[in-house]
Amino acid sequence: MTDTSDKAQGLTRRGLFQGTAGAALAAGAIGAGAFAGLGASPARAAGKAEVGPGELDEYYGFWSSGQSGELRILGIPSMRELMRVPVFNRCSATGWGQTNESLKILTEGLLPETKAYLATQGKVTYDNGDLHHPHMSFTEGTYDGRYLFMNDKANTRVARVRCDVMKCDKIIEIPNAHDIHGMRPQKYPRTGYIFANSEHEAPLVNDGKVLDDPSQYVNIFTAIDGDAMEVAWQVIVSGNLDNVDCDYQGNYAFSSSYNSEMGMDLAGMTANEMDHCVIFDIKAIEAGIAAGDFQELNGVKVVDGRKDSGKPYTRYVPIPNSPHGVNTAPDRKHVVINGKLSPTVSVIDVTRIPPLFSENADPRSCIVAEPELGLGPLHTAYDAEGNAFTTLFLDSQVVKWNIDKAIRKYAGEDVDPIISKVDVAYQPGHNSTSMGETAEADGKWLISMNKFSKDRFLNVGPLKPENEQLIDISGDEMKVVHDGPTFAEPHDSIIVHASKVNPATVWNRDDPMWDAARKQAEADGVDLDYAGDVIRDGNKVRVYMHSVAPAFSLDKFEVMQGDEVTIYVTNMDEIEDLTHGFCLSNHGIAMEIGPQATASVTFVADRPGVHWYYCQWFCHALHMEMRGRMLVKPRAA
Ligand code: K7E
Ligand code: CUA
Repeated sequence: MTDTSDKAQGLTRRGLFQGTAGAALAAGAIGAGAFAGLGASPARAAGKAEVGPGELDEYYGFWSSGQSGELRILGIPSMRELMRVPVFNRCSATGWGQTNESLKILTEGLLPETKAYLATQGKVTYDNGDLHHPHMSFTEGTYDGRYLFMNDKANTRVARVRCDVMKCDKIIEIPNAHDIHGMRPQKYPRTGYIFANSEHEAPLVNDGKVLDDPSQYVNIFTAIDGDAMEVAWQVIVSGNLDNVDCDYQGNYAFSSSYNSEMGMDLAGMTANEMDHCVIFDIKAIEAGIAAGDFQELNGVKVVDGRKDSGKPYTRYVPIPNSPHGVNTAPDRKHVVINGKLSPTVSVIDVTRIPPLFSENADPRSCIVAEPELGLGPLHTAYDAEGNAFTTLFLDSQVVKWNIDKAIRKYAGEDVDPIISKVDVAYQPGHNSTSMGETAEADGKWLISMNKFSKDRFLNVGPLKPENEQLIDISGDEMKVVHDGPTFAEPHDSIIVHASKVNPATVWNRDDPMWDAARKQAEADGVDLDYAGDVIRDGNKVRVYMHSVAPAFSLDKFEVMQGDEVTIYVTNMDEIEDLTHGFCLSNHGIAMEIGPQATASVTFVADRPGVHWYYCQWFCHALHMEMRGRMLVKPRAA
């Protein structure tokens, strides 16, 4: 988020707000007061927010964790945290970032120049990430339970998590782009493409020779093939790119741009009252590439979609002011661009887009409403009945408004689209509703993801948790029913009905995750399932063992000081929830091995002596006894 304090904004935004704040505040007062007596609509009930001991939630919540770099899974409505899935971060518990299986995923998608840079730092991959936007794959406009995709703003990557095991299986770095922010899967006919925005502009040839010549700066929109996890194509755009969403017809993607000015400092970035939303014509871009109208940059086909390019790939719709969130409504027709520094949101009607491309119609002719909602609109979510819920960062509120009424008001009718407002604590960024980013929105729950918790919880020192509030949206009045503190920093979440997701309870022994281990074992003549072998190969030693609670198949093995040792552990237990661990003490080595999984880790044995390894995942009454010894014999003097 941009700093939206008055001091940071300078005069331009203050001027804008002074003109509009009064009207917005008045609208807020009406929203809070006029509907107070109406009570909740009796038609729908969200149900109880409390989920008793042993009861299951109705929804999965898939949560980003911002600068923590992981994906989190919550139960909704209980807000219970169910799991953490390491992605861009390192994980002490599971060994993510240390096991050979995770290192393959963390390194294979890096660009050559990144690998070279990391090598100068003594690293093979990044240790951090900034995961903002988790979204599930779609088929025909709704979640299909195959994959979750997510971006890393910190290191320009996009990752995929397999929903069958809830583990990351692919991470790619995006060439030519800088700092991937907005990211959404194609909704129709299926995912398909993952659309990814590069947020920060950079010189197209970024070789250190250009700093202060904005005319040489560009920004890049990327479409990734979500099945292959490879970049499909890219588009050069004017201005920067913030958030993105796409339509339900498979024709267009929409990116907000808060820095149409291409400013390089705060004053420059907020100079204009109008920025824009870039509309990408997917089929025109595919046709352009097929016709050879592209340049190849770092192995990627890149088309020119800049504002003055004269090409049929993009259109730029002026939007007030530094717009942020982009959210397509479940009515399959409307796309809301959230104004951030403008108290308005702009509503695009996707059926009015074709003339923008075919007849060069006025880009603003696709706008069918621009309701004034309050201060700092950032993101919008939806129910099933044509209503929208927009977070107001500066007002610390969520506003419920009706899309149809907003359209009628824009057309001149005297009607107030605002239905109600609710105070949240404090400063909301994203919000999400149950199934709300699909055609199956059900209007039961809304999560307001608030950047500050301030006084809502016991004081834990200067660093506070964020606060995510669960709101019952089944009636006209929104009801905050739960405060959920969370650690840094869930930007975004999706709420997916449990029927859409069906993970395995044990691994399939044939899973591709440990293909490399399987191949190496075959080459060594070892059966992973019954392993208890030490294979010496020059100064490389491969130790294969399996585990069945409460024992490893090897209770000791010997290596020489200086050997490069790889330890493979296969968990042969078939029982649900019987995970073992392998921790080699005083070597900084630990990993998780799920039921029927194989995991491996490689290190140089350079500490002579006896070292215990133990199971670090409580698995059995004799879990403490589940241990063995590695003897490192000293190098001959
Ligand atoms: Cu924080 Cu989606 Cu990165 Cu808005 S973004 S708040
Ligand atoms: Cu195996 Cu604890």
